[in-house]
Amino acid sequence: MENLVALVVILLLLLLLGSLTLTMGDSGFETEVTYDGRSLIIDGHRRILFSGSIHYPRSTPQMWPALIAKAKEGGLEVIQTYVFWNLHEPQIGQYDFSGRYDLVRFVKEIQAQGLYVCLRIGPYIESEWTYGGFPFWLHDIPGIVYRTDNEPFKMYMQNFTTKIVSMMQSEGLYASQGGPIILSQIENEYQNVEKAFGEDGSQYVEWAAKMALGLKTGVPWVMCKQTDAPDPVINTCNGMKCGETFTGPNSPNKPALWTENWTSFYQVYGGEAYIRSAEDIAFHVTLFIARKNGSYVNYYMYHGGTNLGRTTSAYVITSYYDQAPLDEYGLLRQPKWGHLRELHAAIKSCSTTLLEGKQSIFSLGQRQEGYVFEEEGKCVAFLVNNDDVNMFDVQFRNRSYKLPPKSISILPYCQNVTFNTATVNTKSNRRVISPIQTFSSADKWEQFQDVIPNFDQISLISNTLLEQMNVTKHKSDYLWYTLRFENNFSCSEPILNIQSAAHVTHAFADNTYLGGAHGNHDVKSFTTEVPLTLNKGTNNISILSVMVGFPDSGAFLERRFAGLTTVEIQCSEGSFDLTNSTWGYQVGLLGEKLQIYEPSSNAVQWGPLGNTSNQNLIWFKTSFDRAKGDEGVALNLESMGKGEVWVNGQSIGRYWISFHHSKDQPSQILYHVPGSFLKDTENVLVLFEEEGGNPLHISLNTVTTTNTDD
Ligand SMILES: *[C@@H]1O[C@H](CO)[C@@H](O)[C@H](O)[C@H]1NC(C)=O
Ligand SMILES: *[C@@H]1O[C@H](CO)[C@@H](O)[C@H](O)[C@H]1NC(C)=O
Ligand SMILES: *[C@@H]1O[C@H](CO)[C@@H](O)[C@H](O)[C@H]1NC(C)=O
Ligand SMILES: *[C@@H]1O[C@H](CO)[C@@H](O)[C@H](O)[C@H]1NC(C)=O
Ligand SMILES: *[C@@H]1O[C@H](CO)[C@@H](O)[C@H](O)[C@H]1NC(C)=O
Ligand SMILES: *[C@@H]1O[C@H](CO)[C@@H](O)[C@H](O)[C@H]1NC(C)=O
Ligand SMILES: *[C@@H]1O[C@H](CO)[C@@H](O)[C@H](O)[C@H]1NC(C)=O
Ligand SMILES: *[C@@H]1O[C@H](CO)[C@@H](O)[C@H](O)[C@H]1NC(C)=O
Ligand SMILES: *[C@@H]1O[C@H](CO)[C@@H](O)[C@H](O)[C@H]1NC(C)=O
Ligand SMILES: CC(=O)N[C@H]1CO[C@H](CO)[C@@H](O)[C@@H]1O
Repeated sequence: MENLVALVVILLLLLLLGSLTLTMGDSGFETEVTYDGRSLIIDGHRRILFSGSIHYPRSTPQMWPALIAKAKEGGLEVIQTYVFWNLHEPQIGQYDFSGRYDLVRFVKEIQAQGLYVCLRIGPYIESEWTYGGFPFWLHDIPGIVYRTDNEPFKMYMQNFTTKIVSMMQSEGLYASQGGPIILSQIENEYQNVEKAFGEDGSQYVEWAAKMALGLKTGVPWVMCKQTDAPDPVINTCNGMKCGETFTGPNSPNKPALWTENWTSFYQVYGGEAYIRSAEDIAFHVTLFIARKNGSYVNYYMYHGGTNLGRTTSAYVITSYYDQAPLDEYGLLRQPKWGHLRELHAAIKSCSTTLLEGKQSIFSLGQRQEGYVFEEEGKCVAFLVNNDDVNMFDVQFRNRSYKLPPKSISILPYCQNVTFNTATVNTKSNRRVISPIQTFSSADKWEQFQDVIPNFDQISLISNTLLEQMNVTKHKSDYLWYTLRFENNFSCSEPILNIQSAAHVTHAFADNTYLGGAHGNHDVKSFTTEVPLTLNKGTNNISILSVMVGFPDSGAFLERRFAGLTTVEIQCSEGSFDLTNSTWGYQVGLLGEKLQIYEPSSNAVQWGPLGNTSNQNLIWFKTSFDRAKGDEGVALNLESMGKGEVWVNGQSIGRYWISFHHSKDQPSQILYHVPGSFLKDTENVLVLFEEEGGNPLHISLNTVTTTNTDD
């Protein structure tokens, strides 16, 4: 309570300061944001708020206005986003807030449409984002241990957090200044790793809360999945079923807020789409409001978007939460969007009674229960059927109601059902993919074979296998391990055996491809075993180790190991361990170094398209004119293997078609090209292909939706 008083005092001071220095936001009116045990209180009013995550770098500034408008129309009042440290501070002290990274523009766009913002600064964010959002230079700060009571880490975390808060303040973007930001988050799901740090972990939580409060944003802070969040920071729930799992606010003065209600789940290469039904989401949102007195629900994600470039964490596909109410392309996903919109309207029609009323709970059957909120003759009821299979008739206030299986009926006046979570009135739609451009004529393509480096051409040498992330510094997915091997003994039926803790291995000897293998999201290390032919004398062995994103979670991220761990030549006579031989290293591919994906590049001689089967490490290039009037266009890359793709010099991400899931299908074949990446004519398409895919069957498609009964 004392802290709350302090907060109010700080707030008042800020308001005073705000009006003195004229740093008020566009509206010119300061908004007071506080909270009590029931909800956030905005300008003196308790509020039930529906919120949705839209991450600004996962779409483009050209897409933001329409995405936000569709979120508003879907009944949301708040847009939630993380802040992406590694985009904003790629080198220490060098900041980038341009283009897709323009956080201020994003927040102002939300403000312009009259919505609020929940700003999750972290700055550790996880978010299936490479390295959990940390810039890799943090790794090389002497003595650093991330996310614990460690001076160097705390210094850089405070530095970046301060940078973001000051930036928002100087633009007048906090509600306390008349801006749209009503909540900020510090750290992220820290409780998942806290134990690993012992006493230092709890001290760090205290420090992080104090540090955040010291920035005097004038609006409340939250910590998600942190049951012991220090006062006045609010502990919030993340998960799919917070109506069942949330243990509640850690103080009677704090409201029940749900910062991540997963509308689906992220997908990895080798994995299948996770479909969460509109009915299931609606059930759990309503249960959270009815049973847990929930007053803030955020959909994670409301629009997932696209992991452009090399921004994903390990193995994650580029299409992010495509199953969200707004799909990857920003199109309404029905009936999800419409069903949730009706739910929001039903709740809002009775939110005053919910917020001011007294909750009572009663049993309606073995697996059925009722929640009633009453106040001065007004009344709202939720009738819950937890039975997954059976419809149930309940009696409530002398009337009978049929409750469909696993559903909740909302009765805004305790009489008539205005919404049932399992009764979907919205029509379904389905996605329509229409080819507008094919690339089937070979003479429109050019190719360039990347160079397999040999030991002699290498400058970085080490007498052991080096950790991959520490060598590449995230500048490339690719690290070459090369070796010169003197064959002066007898070895029959030689086999090259490679253990790797990275993601993909391709092995070459004397410029010939021997074979490769890959791991997966859940098993961190794998073996590549390929036969090889040994020359008498010198053999050049070159192994390309590939990462598909850096890890994003867990304690001691700074100590993670990736790359090759042992290399052996196994013969019938015995085996030769090459692990501690003299290895030469090359970071990245030649084509990357020369940036041959840039449209203006003339760094290499491109040749005609050759026989593409059985060829590895090939760059392909072509150009095309833009099809008219299309925002959502997608490349169908089904005929390709694995690699990365650029349009007009901008990477739209890594593709990986050859990695099939358990039903023997690729995890993702369509790759989003944002409309703003395209020009009217002469768009340059470049692909780097590791495995010998065939570019002649690529197509460019529009993505639209149609009602399922059309
Ligand atoms: C952050 O660190 C940089 C140096 O790396 C320094 O110039 C800057 O003033 C610091 N910012 C804050 C807010 O501490
Ligand atoms: C909800 O609020 C009521 C007061 O209206 C309180 O009695 C009850 O314990 C709260 N329920 C939860 C789960 O916090
Ligand atoms: C329900 O009916 C009983 C008698 O059948 C009556 O006493 C009671 O007041 C009624 N309750 C309501 C809420 O109408
Ligand atoms: C409930 O529905 C009945 C019948 O449609 C109607 O007469 C009544 O006014 C409704 N009650 C409320 C509170 O809307
Ligand atoms: C990372 O590489 C540097 C040399 O660039 C080396 O000094 C350091 O020990 C390496 N750190 C780890 C953790 O491997
Ligand atoms: C084979 O070559 C290695 C150097 O690569 C040398 O150390 C070793 O003594 C040689 N063995 C024989 C039997 O010549
Ligand atoms: C191995 O690489 C060196 C340096 O590039 C080259 O001179 C030599 O011919 C290669 N050996 C074989 C067998 O390809
Ligand atoms: C390689 O060297 C490291 C020490 O640098 C040692 O721990 C390891 O056992 C060696 N591996 C082999 C296979 O000799
Ligand atoms: C390409 O090469 C493969 C084997 O290397 C061969 O079977 C195929 O006929 C060749 N195709 C063309 C078009 O040359
Ligand atoms: C807190 C919570 O509800 N977590 C659940 C979120 O959903 C995943 C996947 O269904 C579950 O494994 C978690 O228990």
